Amino acid sequence: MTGQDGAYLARLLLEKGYEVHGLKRRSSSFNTGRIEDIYQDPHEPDPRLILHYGDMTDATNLIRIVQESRPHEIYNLAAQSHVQVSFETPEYTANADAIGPLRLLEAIRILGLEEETRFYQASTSELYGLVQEAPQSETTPFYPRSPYGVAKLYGYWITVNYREAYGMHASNGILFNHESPLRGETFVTRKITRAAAAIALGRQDKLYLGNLDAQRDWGHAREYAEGMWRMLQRDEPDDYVLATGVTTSVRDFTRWAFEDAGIALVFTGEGVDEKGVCAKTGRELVEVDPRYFRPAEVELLIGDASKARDRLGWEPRLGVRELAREMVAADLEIMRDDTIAREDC
Ligand code: NDP
Ligand code: GDR
Repeated sequence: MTGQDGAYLARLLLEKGYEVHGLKRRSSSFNTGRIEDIYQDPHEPDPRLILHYGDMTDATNLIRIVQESRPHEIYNLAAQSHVQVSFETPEYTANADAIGPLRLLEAIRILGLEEETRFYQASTSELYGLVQEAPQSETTPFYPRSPYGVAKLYGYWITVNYREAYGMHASNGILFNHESPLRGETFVTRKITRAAAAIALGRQDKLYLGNLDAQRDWGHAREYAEGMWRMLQRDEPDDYVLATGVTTSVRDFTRWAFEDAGIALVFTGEGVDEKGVCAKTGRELVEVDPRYFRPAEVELLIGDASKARDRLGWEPRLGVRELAREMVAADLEIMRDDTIAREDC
């Protein structure tokens, strides 16, 4: 529950009157920042948000939590979700992202909850990987390009398999990239919006990025959480793509984010020598650093969410341009508040 999507989904479910049980990992530092505003003191009578320590690599722990909470709906959002990091920690990524969903599905089965508990698996557009067709839909063949994508491929198919083998209400949301002010700081959109804000406020000199040509279909996480919930409200389980149908390059997103922070950016040069230069001062603000290139890249993602529109009535409202604006505004505010706090000290 402590991740970007967990925070939005928990909020949505609480608004709908659910009692919500969430998993958090033991951490030596505070890791519940994203759910601070919905946190409920366990000493309060009848809290509706209950957190459990847990880990997707620990089957007995998952079985116990499912047994204690007997959920009607399980949303498996937990994952080592960073594609580049998965090249460095492939075995752990497989354990958490592939065997993790299997452990949850088995927990449902072992406890005899197949009839009672619906299951959502956070599948991903990374399953498509190497471009076979565009836009990508539920019928596009998969060709993952990272240990993360391969682990998620197992998660996808084990969910389908448990649905077919045991009649479980288990669905995959094949979600394209979705972002928000709560996005993790090392994913490219948030890295860019934070840097644009910090550079505009004179707190950072330069932003280093990898592949500027990569194209992603970026939507807003709040709207995607609503789509996940809708999947589990259907009588029949199924698999659905959630996407905006619009794709944008990392370069264009960067240009927009800087514009929203008050800086006009011009890109010059090519390949690793490409630079983002301030149109007004000529200062180099963005540089390419090959350390952020991936051993195998997913070049183009653009989704076709017509099945979700037709069957779930789900449609994204917020475009990528507004998304960038919201994220930059939020990062400027965080950094300004932080400056005021420091000056107050
Ligand atoms: P985040 O990285 O923000 O959140 C992932 C969550 O999983 C965090 O709460 C994290 O805990 C937790 N987690 C990681 N490893 C474990 C583990 N071993 N045991 C228990 N919990 C663990 O990801 P998002 O919210 O962006 O994504 C949610 C899910 O959707 C992920 O499965 C991701 O792969 C998938 N997805 C995301 C998309 C996107 O664009 N955001 C698109 C498609 C799929 P902690 O906070 O302690 O790190
Ligand atoms: P992605 O997201 O790999 O699509 O996975 P990310 O934001 O990390 O990368 C998007 C694209 O930007 C390029 N890129 C950079 N990426 C990062 N992180 N840092 C950089 O400096 C940088 N420069 C260029 C990348 O090469 C890539 O092409 C996200 C995650 O949320 C997954 O969990 C999810 O499954 C998919 O989206 C859909």
